[in-house]
Amino acid sequence: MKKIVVTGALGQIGSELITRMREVYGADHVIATDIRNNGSEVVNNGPFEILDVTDGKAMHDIVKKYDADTLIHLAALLSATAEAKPLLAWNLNMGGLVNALEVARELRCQFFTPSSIGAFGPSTPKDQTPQDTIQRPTTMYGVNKVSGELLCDYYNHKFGLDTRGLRFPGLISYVALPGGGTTDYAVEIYYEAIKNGRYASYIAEGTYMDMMYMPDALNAIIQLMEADESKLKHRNAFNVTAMSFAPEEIAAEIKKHIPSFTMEYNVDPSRQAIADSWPNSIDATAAKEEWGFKAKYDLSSMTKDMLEKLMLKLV
Ligand code: AKB
Repeated sequence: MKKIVVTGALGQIGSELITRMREVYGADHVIATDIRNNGSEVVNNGPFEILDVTDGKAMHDIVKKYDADTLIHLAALLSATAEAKPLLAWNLNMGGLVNALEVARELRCQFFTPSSIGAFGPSTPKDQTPQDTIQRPTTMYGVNKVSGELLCDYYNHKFGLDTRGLRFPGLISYVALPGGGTTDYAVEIYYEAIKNGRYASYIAEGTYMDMMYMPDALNAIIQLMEADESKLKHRNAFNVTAMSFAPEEIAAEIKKHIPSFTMEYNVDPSRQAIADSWPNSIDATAAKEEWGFKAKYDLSSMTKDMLEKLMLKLV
């Protein structure tokens, strides 16, 4: 049975991944770590350690203490925050990643870290963006993600480390809010629809971005980590996506359930510029062919589930 240490465990992905992996591998086999303790289920339902990922020795000590064989490195700043604080983003995103890769190399752990659609840039083909294509991002987050993808490939071919990764689109979930991302509007809109019946989108009408519902993202991580290594040609940074939509399309879907819902636009130029540099839609064929990726939720089934779950949480 795997013994897994997860960094950034209280973030948007970690908050749900920990719960799911504790169901699959047993609570004692999944060690959550984060720079803060928020007293949540993740902290209370299994092993938890405070960890600042820029402290490589502390990370090494935790992985060794639990005799872990798998390291899932999630701690990172998202695109909008990284653009506002580029040096901090470089230090945290790249410093944290290289520490995690070193710990995995020294203690021979299987390794996972997410990349993002942010690893693409304005010169990348915009529609059905291929797995292998031009990657010249114009954001600090994108620079971090491309460098991270290359670094993970390097640790694989240089040291034989079993590194794996996914290029995530915007992730939508009702458990933990994302923070500092460009795609966050597609989560906020559901909260605001239920709380206030209206939403002001900071992303302009007609701006398409890829998205995925969190249950599909969690399945994808577990499936990729369990996949037969000999079948993986790409191993790091697989394109994965479930849907691509613009703000007016998610608003129209919400309106089917809350007819009085209204949306207006209050475009944020900095997040809009990031969104404009990303693809409209990406092609996940390599993930489907190499390890059987398949998303279950589309915009309609995700919206129904999100609204049902948030209704119970917020009302
Ligand atoms: C962000 O918007 O920064 C993230 C991402 C797509 O990587 N959700």
